Parts: sequence; structure tokens; C-alpha cells
Amino acid sequence: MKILPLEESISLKRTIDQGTEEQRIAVQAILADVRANQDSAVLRYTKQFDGVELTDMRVTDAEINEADKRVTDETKEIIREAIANIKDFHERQVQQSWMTTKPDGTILGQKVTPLDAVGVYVPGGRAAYPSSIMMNVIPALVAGVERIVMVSPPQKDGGLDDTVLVTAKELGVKEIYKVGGAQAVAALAYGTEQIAPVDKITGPGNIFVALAKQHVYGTVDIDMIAGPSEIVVLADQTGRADYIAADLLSQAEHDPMSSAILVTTNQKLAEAVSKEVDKQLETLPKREIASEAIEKHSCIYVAATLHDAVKATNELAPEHLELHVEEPWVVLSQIRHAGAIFLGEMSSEPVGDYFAGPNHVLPTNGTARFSSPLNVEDFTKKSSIISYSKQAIKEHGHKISSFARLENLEAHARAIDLRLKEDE
Ligand code: HSO
Ligand code: ZN
Repeated sequence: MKILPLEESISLKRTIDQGTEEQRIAVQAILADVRANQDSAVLRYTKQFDGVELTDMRVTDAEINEADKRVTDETKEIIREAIANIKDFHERQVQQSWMTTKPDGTILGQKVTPLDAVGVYVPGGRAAYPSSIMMNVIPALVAGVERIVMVSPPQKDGGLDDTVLVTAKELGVKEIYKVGGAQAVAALAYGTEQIAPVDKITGPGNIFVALAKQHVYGTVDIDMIAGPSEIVVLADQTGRADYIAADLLSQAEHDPMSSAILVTTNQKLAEAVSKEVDKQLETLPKREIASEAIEKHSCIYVAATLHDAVKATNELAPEHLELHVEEPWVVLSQIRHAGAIFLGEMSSEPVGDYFAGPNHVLPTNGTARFSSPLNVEDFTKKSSIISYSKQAIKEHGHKISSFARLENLEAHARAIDLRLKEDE
């Protein structure tokens, strides 16, 4: 791994993959086709892109039960315990509706309502992570969303991955369709004969899914367009090179575009981590992906002081940040931008990916400067509550109609004046 002195300021200069012109045109054509021709278009694209001829996209109870038999009890136990931890964490995020009353009888408030229907996209093949299904579905469940739909592209045999179905079963998701790509996003956004439309689409996907999500945003809500995984480790002289190298590689193995960065105050540690990364890479099954990420998008920065290291970390605003320092709780108070912060050398990043409870859908690409992990609030919306009393209108009505006339909106003013007159 490259070792560099920490310069004045650093940032991850990467942008979201916007796709090629060709891809954008293809996605728009698919969206329009599905909107016009509904299921017949969806089934045609499933045949074309997934090589499977389906007549019915809905996953049956029998398919789910078959998958359930093939998955070991041990795996199911781990899935259940992870679900329990993630539920417990997200239940703490629930926001209550509130009302406030003023002496003149005015009642104001905010009513929190879960979304009616949400679609969760589950990528096909090796990227079909059960953990990501949990991270998308659980906040929706906790928010109280009544209809949660899952979509995923069918495998060559026309089915879905066993662990995907078992995870859905454990979560209580029953409406699952074998459809992927831009056609799945279109079906969820516009609706087809078989798939009723949803209000929000979440979950990761390939470039076609990402472009389709961007395009339907406005018709429905979407979660975010996530970039490749990132990790920053901030370490002082107390850091252990083998732990740090292993954690850097844990994110490097996600994608050749992933970024793994160590910012340290200790030159010796920098050299030891660099060696460890090379050593650990040798035996990693995904070493091709990980070494490309390490070579092209990763490096080690050596900072003169911990203060400089913290400043650089805030500039990076990483998706994941690990603090391998003598006093992580003190350093925490200086961290302003990071999706998830892991304190101390036992808090290895995969703890958060799978099990601890916080969501692993996190802001990437520096967006931790202004956005948050996927959470329960993302599956709710709010309505403002306004109840004015006679007394309140009498006291304040003239100010409101004056304000309206200031904006040249006479009908607004008269609506208020009418109430004032009645009261005379
Ligand atoms: N670290 C990934 C999520 C993930 N890891 C899923 C394993 N499975 C993005 O935060
Ligand atoms: Zn991960």
C-alpha cells in the first residue's frame, strides 16, 4: 500500500457512476415500455436479460418452504439473532407524533405516518446479501409500513437464492417477485397488472437499477444511490497492524472501486500495516477485487499530529470510520463526518455489517457531510397539524390578512377577514 505524508487537505475525489449515454437511453426505453405494456414487457425483459421464461413472477409459499428446508438451523439462528439486534436498535429511532397547546386554544402538532408501501430491491447472484435485506426491511417494519414488497432477478433455474427467501420468511415479507433490473424498478414505480405500485424503492443494485431509481424519483421516493464501500481507519501508536490491515481488506473486497484508507500518526505502524495488507491479500479468495481497490483507491497517510489526522478524517467523511487510538471516546467528540463510527480495536467493521444492530446502508462518497444511515424516519413522513381557535383568529387574523395583501393575494386575505367579520 502507498504511504504518503498527510498534505494540507485530502478528499476522496470520486463521483457517482452516472452510466453511459447508451445505458441511460436503454433504461429510459425499459421504463417507458413497462409503463405502457406492464407485465408483458416485464416478462419479455426477464426472458431477455435473465434468460428465464416466466408466466407468474410471484414467489409461492411452496418455494419459500422448500428453501427453508435447505437452509440449516444454525444459519437460521444467526439470521434470527441478527434480526433481533437490528430491530432492537431501530426501535429506538421511532419518532412520536406530538401536539402542543397554547393558552388561546391553538393546537399545533406533527403527525408521523408510515409510508403505505415500500419496494426493496435485492440484487441477483453473489451480491444478494441477506444482511442488506434485513437492513432495508427492518426499518420499514419498525416504522409500521404495511406493505413491504421484495423484488430480485430470477436465477437460471427460475428461482431465487435460498438465503434470500429464508431471510424474507424470517422477516415476515410475503410479497416477493422474481424480477430485477430497470424493469423491476419500473414495475414498482408505475405498477403492472400483477405488481401494485409502491411509494418508495430502496436497496442496492447495478448501474441499470441505479439509473432507473434516479429516473423514477419524484414518482416515488428512493433511498440513495450508494457508491462503492469505503473505510477509514484512524490510528495512533497503539494500533495493531494485523487488525487494521484485516479491517481495511474487509471493505476492499466489496468492489474494485472500494476505498480503504489508514490515517495514522505513527510511521512504524504505517509500514507494518502496508506489509500486513500484502501478506493477508495473498490468501484472500477475493484478492483480485481487493488488490485493485487497494492499489487504485486506497493509501496510508502519515500525519504529524492526532489533530491533523482527525481533520483529514473529517474531510474524507467516510462511510465507515474505525478509531484505533488510545482514547477513542475522546477522539469521537472531534469527529463530525462519518456514516458509522467504530470505537476501539474489537469493533471491527463487519460487526456493524451483520450483527451489532445499526444499519449498514450508509452515506458514501463524502455524503456523510449531510446525510445519515438508512433509518426508521426514512420510511415515515410527517403531516403538520393546525387547529386555530376563535380567540386566536380574533387576536392574530388581521396580521395574517395584512401579510396576504403584502403578497398581493387578496383571496387569502378575504378568507381570514371573513372569520374576523363573523366575530364582530
Ligand atoms: N459493508 C457493506 C455492506 C455489506 N457488507 C453487506 C457485507 N454485506 C456496505 O456498507
Ligand atoms: Zn461489508
